[in-house]
Amino acid sequence: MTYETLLVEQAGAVGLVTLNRPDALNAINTRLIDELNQVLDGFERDASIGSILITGSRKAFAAGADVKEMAPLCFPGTYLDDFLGRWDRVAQRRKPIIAAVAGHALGGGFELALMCDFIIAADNARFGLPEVKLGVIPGAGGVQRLTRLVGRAKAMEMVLSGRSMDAAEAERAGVVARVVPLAELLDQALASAQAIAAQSRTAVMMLKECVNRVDEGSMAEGLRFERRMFQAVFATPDQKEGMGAFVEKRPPQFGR
Ligand code: CO8
Repeated sequence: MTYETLLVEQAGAVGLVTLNRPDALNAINTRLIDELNQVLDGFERDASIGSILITGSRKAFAAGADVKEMAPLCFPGTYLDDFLGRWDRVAQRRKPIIAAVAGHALGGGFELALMCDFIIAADNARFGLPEVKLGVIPGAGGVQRLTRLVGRAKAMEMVLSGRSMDAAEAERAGVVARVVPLAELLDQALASAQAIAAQSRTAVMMLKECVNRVDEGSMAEGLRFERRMFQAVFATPDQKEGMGAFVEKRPPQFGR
């Protein structure tokens, strides 16, 4: 299957998606988000895929939603079509998704990266929500997610000024899991995705649910949910295998 805006391949148990609109610095148009959702649907169904990696080019992960596509839009058309409504499906996925970000991750591009479970950044990465400079605001959850990550003061300063942060600041602020040299980005992100895909699928998906629960509810409810998941994991063969392998001093063989 070929796509107009994406390159899609499988590297072992990792589904790899490369955003591919080089002439527009990977600006995200309707076609791209529809194709991405289609690919992620397939990865979710495919038992041979254990984790997903989304990346862009060395120059841009994505420089925003496609301004040229959005410029003529008007309300109530955006409302009636639920413009951006389909974006959030990226955040609803159950398998883990890593964003490997080099270059610009701006506006909707940053929002897409923030929908992933974590970001590994190249040292040339830049993150920002510059929508205010276009007379608009972010609309795909970026303000909510950024504020939860970096706190009110830094989020407020960034969205009101539209300034971006470099990779080092993003790491200090907790936006990215780690920063690696640009030349090593894909190898390191793939190694991370492969390591995750080699773990127990059940444990990985339960952990993703538990971490996401932090943002969704109260502490008490989150603690209860995490304990229930922990108890449930003892119903899986992976628990027997993982703990048994430790006791027997051998590597575990998790089921697929
Ligand atoms: N949309 C459409 N085209 C873009 C975009 C974009 N966001 N960004 C870059 N391009 C295009 C340029 O128009 C240019 O095309 P052309 O050669 O045909 O003129 C090409 O990509 C290369 O760009 P530049 O020549 O500008 O490259 P530079 O290296 O000089 O500059 C920058 C790079 C600084 C990243 C610059 O391109 C820029 O400022 N881009 C716009 C960044 C921006 O404002 N992003 C936010 C967009 S608004 C948004 O994302 C709203 C989100 C709302 C909710 C999200 C869900 C959709």
